[in-house]
Amino acid sequence: MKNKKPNVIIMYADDLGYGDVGCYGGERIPTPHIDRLASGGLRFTEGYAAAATCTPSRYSLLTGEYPWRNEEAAILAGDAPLIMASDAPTMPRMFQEAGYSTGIVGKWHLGLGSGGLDWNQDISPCPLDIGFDYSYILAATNDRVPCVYVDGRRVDGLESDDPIEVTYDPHRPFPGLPTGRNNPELLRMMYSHGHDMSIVNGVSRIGYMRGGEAALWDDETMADVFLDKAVTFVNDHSQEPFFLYYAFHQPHVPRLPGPRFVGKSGLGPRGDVIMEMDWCVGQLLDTLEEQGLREDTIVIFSSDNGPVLNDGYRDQAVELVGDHRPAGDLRGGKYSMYDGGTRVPFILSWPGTVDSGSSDALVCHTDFYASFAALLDQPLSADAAVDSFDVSAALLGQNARGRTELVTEGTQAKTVLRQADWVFIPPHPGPAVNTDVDIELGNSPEPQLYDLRRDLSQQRNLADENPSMVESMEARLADMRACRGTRPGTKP
Ligand code: NG6
Ligand code: CA
Repeated sequence: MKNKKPNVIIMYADDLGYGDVGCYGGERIPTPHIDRLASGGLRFTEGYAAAATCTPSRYSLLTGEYPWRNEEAAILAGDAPLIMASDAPTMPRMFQEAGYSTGIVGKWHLGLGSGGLDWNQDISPCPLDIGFDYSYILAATNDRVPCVYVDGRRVDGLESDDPIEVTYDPHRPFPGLPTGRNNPELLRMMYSHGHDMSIVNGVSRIGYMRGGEAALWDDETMADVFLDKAVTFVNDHSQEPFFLYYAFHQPHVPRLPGPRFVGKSGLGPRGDVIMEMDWCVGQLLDTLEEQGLREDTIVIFSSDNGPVLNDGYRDQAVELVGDHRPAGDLRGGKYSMYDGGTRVPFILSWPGTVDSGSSDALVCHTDFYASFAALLDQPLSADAAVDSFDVSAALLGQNARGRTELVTEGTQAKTVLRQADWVFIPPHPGPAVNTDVDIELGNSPEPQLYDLRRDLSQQRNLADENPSMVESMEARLADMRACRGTRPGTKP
């Protein structure tokens, strides 16, 4: 490592698939800036999110703990309490202790407050309480209320005479308030499943809200708003080491790009918002160049989970996809226990220090915490980052030795064990396919065992031929679930 501590930026897409971007073989959606990052950096072909949905992946990214250890780490409502204790060890806190300024811009989705949150007061606890010095976020997802930005502890732009009220109680929507279900004539984008509650900007969402008119976000400028905050954070901290978690809202639904990107991809709004996000990546890279910080900054780009086309709105993602394959050769997608759920674009770039190329080291977002702690010589207590492995040498391209073992999860914390090239999916109840989103979930009454080296697309279940491997992987998974942590040095 150089004498100066490197800045670290994690750019984190929302629902971007392994095959969506050019540098992972996608040919239909131009992603020149992500591709530029990859061509000057290290592109991981076996990089994973911890889970096939957002909240558990992000929980694991920030805590270095497998999400299934926390039963609250499941897709959260927009008014859910924060699912981390305020004194929990977190990666941003580790960066703070190492002398970094830390910031989050974009999607949060790990809960706020401690229950019954009043959005009109100071919001506590919030990202500022778990290790971020700066926070400008959307609370949950862009399809969930409240549709407002939270700046530090306050809803941005809220006027005191127009308070916000939020409820997720299906039996108690605000009387008389228009909803997608009752007032489809008010919608400019029709829902397909769910998303039929409060209407904001002509789009019905999940959950009910009223009030806070002046604070409501505008979906079409959301990319610009977050980019501006991210750029400002970098400019403000150019003289000291910083950690920035830049969490995009794209290409999660509802997909509403700014006017410059409408119609640009030919694949409908989903392709357009991916192009918009790619442009944001480029803008932030340009900011680093302008500040002369590019060689002092580790830039990571990845996604919180695999892709989905129809995630609840009729936005033509399915009709216009053509031969584009968002998950590439992988089976499944968002929500799935198959690799399409969790194997994601995963790029690390540090010009001048990390050689460009590709790596097949097995790495996971969960590992950033222990890896950066090692890089910065920060001690980890036994209760910190309990499932996070120091794979810093692999992340920096010094070797290709990542993990030998990884647990990922599909929706509902259904765990899957990968060991070397083999992946074991235990029998799980539930439908084989989520027909709303048209994605294979991986549920089966039979155990499944795949050899990813020979069968990337998980087509040949080898469980029957390898009963002893099934047995040992099943036992190992049970052991791990019974342990407090799997990182070397954590207590069994
Ligand atoms: C699901 C939503 C989906 C999306 C997802 C969370 C319905 C029917 N589906 O429950 O649209 O919001 O939650 O996505 O409501 S994630 O990327 O934040 O995990
Ligand atoms: Ca997501």
